[in-house]
Amino acid sequence: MYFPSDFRWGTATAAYQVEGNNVNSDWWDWEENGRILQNHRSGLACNWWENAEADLDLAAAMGTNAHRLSLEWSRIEPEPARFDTEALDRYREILQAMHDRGIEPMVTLHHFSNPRWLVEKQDFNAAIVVDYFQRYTARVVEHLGDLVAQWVTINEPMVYIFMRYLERVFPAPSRPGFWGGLQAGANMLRCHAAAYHTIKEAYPAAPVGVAKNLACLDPKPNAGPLARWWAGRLSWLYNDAWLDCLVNGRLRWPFGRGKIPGLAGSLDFLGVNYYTRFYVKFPPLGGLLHEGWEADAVVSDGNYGEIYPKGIYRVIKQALRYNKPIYVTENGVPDAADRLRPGFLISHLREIWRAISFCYPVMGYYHWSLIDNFEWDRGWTQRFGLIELDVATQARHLRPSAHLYREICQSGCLNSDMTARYAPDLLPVLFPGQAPSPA
Ligand code: IFM
Repeated sequence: MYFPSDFRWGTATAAYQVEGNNVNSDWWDWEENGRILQNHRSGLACNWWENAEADLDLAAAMGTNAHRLSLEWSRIEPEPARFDTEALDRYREILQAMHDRGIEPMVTLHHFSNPRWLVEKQDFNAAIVVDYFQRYTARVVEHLGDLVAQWVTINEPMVYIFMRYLERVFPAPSRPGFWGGLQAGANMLRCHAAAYHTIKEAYPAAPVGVAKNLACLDPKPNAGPLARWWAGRLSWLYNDAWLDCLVNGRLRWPFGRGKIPGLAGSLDFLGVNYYTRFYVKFPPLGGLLHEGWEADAVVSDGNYGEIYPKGIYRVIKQALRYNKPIYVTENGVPDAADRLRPGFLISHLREIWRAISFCYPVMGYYHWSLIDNFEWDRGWTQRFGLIELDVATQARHLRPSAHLYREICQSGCLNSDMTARYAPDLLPVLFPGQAPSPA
């Protein structure tokens, strides 16, 4: 199963999760205040601030040609309007190191964490955030723009809203709850529009997109019509509502009403982050909005999610309605023992190959993640890395999946031979009737 020759084979990380010592972020305070798992701290994380280059060497040896990373706003602007040139210079070094290794950078401006000062000013619940975000973007573009191939303005707005405003497991917002979350979502759209035009003024040809988490939110098998209707509504709210506002250039229910100047036409590509499917609970009373999995479901570490490869095809197909090039900007599985990841990689990439063979415009795949990193409220309990990290010693070890991914990236294809060696159970399913070729 061959992929296009210009396909981006990448990995993904986010600043707070890998850099270490982001002491000016709201997440640092959240950890200090004991709001995540006991004894879990981001601390040095993967020490990227000191030595991202070591892991970029490993990414290059893996044959990847792209990497998605984010910038830590609280490092670049530790106090309002005080920009740290040394921090920006360090990001220049990291981006240059990527180019030197043949790795194209996709840069995210906002990935969950905020400067402490922004939170004191009510972050995304205050209209002024748009000016702040625009000012930050302008400074970043001025300092780093020549080294950035593609931009993502905002990562996973609905996850941010859900985890911060509703579940309340991310740092507390100034106005928690459903309406506060929607207000933040509307301001994120305004921030996106402002950042889009700021980037385009300096680099008109640079593609700018967003990374949107898309999940399969299905009714339970055999659910009745009301439950199916409810699952459809929830799926629309979670997956589509925010993006619909973006492409139409105006706020719609439930985010509000009215045109956002500059928003229409401000999307060059859509980043799709896909992990799993949930069965929607009906009636939606008490606690979680979703049910457990079917008895035969394969579920990843910490009950993070069901392995559901067809879902990536489904969400890509769903995203066609936006009529934009699509990048899978995240896809991965927490699996410390690497017992699921090889099959996960092959089966999800197979679904992407299937989408491409129907001429769906999927341009690249960024596996989450290159290396085990700090998984927000779940601390170090979820290991998403192709590279295993010993947090205490900072030792690295390539998981078998890293070797598999190297074979895929270097050959630009999936084949029966690699499937036989890394995920033999999938061989009869994906390559029926094919014996592995002799070594
Ligand atoms: O680690 C996160 C990432 O920051 C955003 N998308 C999902 C990943 C795994 O949970």
